[in-house]
Amino acid sequence: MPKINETALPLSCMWVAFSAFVIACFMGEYQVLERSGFFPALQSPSVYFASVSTHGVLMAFVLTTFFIVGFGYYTASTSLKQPIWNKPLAWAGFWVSLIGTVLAAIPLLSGLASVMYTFYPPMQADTQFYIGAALLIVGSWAWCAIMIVMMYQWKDANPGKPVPLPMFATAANALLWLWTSAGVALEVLFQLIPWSLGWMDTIDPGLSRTLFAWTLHPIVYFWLIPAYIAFYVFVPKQAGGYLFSDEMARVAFLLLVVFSLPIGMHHLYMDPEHSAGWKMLHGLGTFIVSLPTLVTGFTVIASLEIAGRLRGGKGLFGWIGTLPWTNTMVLAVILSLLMLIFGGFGGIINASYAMNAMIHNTAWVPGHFHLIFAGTTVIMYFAIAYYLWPFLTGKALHSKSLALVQLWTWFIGMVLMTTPWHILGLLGQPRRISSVVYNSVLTLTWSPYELAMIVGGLVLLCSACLFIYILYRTQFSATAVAFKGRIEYAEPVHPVTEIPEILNDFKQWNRIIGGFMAVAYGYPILKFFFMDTFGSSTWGF
Ligand code: HAS
Ligand code: CU
Repeated sequence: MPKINETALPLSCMWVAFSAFVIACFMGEYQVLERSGFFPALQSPSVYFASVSTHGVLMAFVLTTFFIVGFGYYTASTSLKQPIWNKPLAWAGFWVSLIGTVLAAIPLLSGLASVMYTFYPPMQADTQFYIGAALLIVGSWAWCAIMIVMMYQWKDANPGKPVPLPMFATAANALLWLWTSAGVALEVLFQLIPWSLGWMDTIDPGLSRTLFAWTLHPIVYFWLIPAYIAFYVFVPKQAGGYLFSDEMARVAFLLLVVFSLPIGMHHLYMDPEHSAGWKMLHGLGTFIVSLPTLVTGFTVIASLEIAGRLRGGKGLFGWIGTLPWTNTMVLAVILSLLMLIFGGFGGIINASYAMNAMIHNTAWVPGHFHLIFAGTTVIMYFAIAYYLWPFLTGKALHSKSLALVQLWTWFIGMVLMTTPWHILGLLGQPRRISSVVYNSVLTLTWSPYELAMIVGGLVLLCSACLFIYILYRTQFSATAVAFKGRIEYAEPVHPVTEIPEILNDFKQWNRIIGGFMAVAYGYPILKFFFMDTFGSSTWGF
């Protein structure tokens, strides 16, 4: 086992995350090439679906979980100025997740788990895949426990004081992940594993999709929260200013945690197993959960404006030009927010029932989530890595200008790839197809967009390789320059000395979430078991 210290855990987690990421980028480029149909030699549905499943699992579960865990350990120990609590437990969690990843990777790569990252039954994977996925999640629960314990230890030692914002947000994410992962854990344990072992002859796909939906929406905010943490706690300082409001940041994190949970049925609008009333309630909740993102957009742009004006920017938009665009964190946040405009707009289209009917299961959906996840979110993972690598490795960043090139190319590649993807969806291309087996005027109109996606994917692949190169050179190059420095968290404009307990603790919020979940999922799930007793009411519930 590696030497246990405050940087070994975050570094190990992040290397696992970014290794998974770069492998998945190669698969992504292969997928756009295969699916375009321009290269008959590449055509193979079985290889395509093995690849797309591995790509999805690596990006959505391995990159994210390991990155979030590693980043969390570092923010916790540095913002609270205390060592990570229970390091043996932390390392045990790391190894359980890593073993889970390897166990899942074997059937994925050998084509025995080509069920995609959502693994909806009745598609069935090898049991080892489900066990591996479950272990990946179980390992991450150790992190959740450690984050929550560390927050409460600090609160006990500092009664009445506000928990430092980076830790508050990290612990909020840990709480979110505990609630979120319960849905898929129930599905895997009680449905998928017994069914794949042959202990059950049948499975209820409606129930599986419901349990997965419980996880599927909040998981996207589990991925997003580290990006928002960077927005609030790193960006204002890096831009040369102050955080516009510490309290608004806490409100945003709490709203994300509470309202991301009871809304997952917006993934099931077109499914038959739920009645209209539940879909309407989950639809309303989806609009409410956009509010913390609007609050975040406002607070972060206000913080940037403060910085721009402190740097001499004048007039309505003059402050934008005076921002330090050559600071990696600042450039990343600008590009991230730009991608959020259209990525979020796409989300609102998805959330609107009638328009969802138009885009559901079309290429629009992967267009949406690549833009908002791989774009808005992952570009901030890069910026966080560039900022933390010198602290973690004790070496100065290999090259700031290469890092800026990497961020720009990621943005350009993402725009080149996701714009045609959205258009293809509107032109009727289904998502998750490996080839087009029929030829019509409609499918012929898809070709130029496929070509643009290939180019976009190639730019992204080069950018991903450059990212790994920069991290590798920083850490391992013989010519690396030693670095000494201390991580800097942004100060709010108005220093927070006292804070309402409701913005400093989760206990009350936990109860509210529990209540929401009991209504939003408890009743609809019970209906699966007692359909005859419940029946369906004229109110659409
Ligand atoms: Fe989504 C499907 C709705 C956000 C990820 N989403 C997905 C899937 C994924 C995903 C992975 O309602 C596919 C799942 C699958 O495989 O089936 N999504 C939303 C909504 C939001 C949203 C309402 N999604 C995300 C985020 C993700 C993510 C974040 C990952 C990180 N999504 C849906 C729905 C579906 C869906 C349906 C199901 C579709 C279907 O039918 O299958 C919201 O959170 C978005 C709120 C955001 C905004 C944008 C505000 C803009 C701002 C920027 C301002 C910047 C400026 C520029 C002005 C409303 C704040 C400043 C410039 C300077 C220079 C300073
Ligand atoms: Cu969702």
